[in-house]
Amino acid sequence: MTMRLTTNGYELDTSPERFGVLETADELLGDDAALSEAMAERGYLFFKGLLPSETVLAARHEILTKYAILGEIDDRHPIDDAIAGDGHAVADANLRAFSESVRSGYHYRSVTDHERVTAVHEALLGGPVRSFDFRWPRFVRPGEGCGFHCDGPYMNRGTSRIVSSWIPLGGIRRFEGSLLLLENSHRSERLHNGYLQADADADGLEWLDADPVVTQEKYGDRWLTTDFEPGDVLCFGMHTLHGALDNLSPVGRCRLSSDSRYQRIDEPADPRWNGKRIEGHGGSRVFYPGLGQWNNRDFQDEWKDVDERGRLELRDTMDQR
Ligand SMILES: O=C(O)CCC(=O)C(=O)O
Repeated sequence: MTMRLTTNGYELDTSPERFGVLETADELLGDDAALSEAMAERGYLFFKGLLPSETVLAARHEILTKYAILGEIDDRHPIDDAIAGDGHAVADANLRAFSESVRSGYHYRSVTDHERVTAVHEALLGGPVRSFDFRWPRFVRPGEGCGFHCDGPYMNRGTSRIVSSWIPLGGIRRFEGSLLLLENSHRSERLHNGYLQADADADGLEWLDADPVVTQEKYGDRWLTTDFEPGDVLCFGMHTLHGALDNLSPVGRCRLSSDSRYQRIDEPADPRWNGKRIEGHGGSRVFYPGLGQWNNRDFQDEWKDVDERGRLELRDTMDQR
């Protein structure tokens, strides 16, 4: 059975003029110049099985076990199935400590800083690289997704030479919330002349238009995605417009993935995401995506206010509209 695909609640038009599958770049591995050329040409590089699947699945288990402590995963099912729970312990938990514990997990770090991931970024950036000190492990419940944006305005206070890597932590079928990116959007003059010059915090950016057809017509060509397997890695630049398919899992499976950023060690780092004391988007907040929809106004789709003990202070979705 073909499952319907939606993004931001809009059904995706999957006719061949508007939709396609990510092209793989595995055959370019080992040829640094060819990798850089393909990145400049496509705006992304997709690798099948770059990472050992057991490394990725160990990270999956590590993170889902922590979500099960909050009740976000229902462990009456096997934990690695990631079936959504009722989240009964979220309200009382210290989410600051929780989020730090997810990000600093040994198995999770073994994925984001794996030598094969580092080698690809070194090839693309032409020298020794480091990952940003902050990492974005993403737990996406059924019904949730991610709005359209480019990473540049969120990451550009140090250098602009940055590559993002989106890594599925487990298999992710399209209808379970795969990443969606817009072909040729990295060449969009419209983006370059406006949006890409912004600073997300200083300029109070929200997600771009939610309608995939409007977004496509303004900024690029076909929407691209695929069914991901553990071990796959999708790299893209700061100018590539992307978002996600909504998680429409018919069995209530949560989507688990990671996004991390890489830059050369000899270039200045964005202080929002690097250093001893990371403040992200400021205020007393933690990276805890989902739980409502605010069009990312004041970053609330991804960043949640917490009190002095790290407890969630959820803003009312309706008040924000
Ligand atoms: O995984 C998602 O839903 C969005 C990821 C993303 O925006 C990114 O990798 O920059």
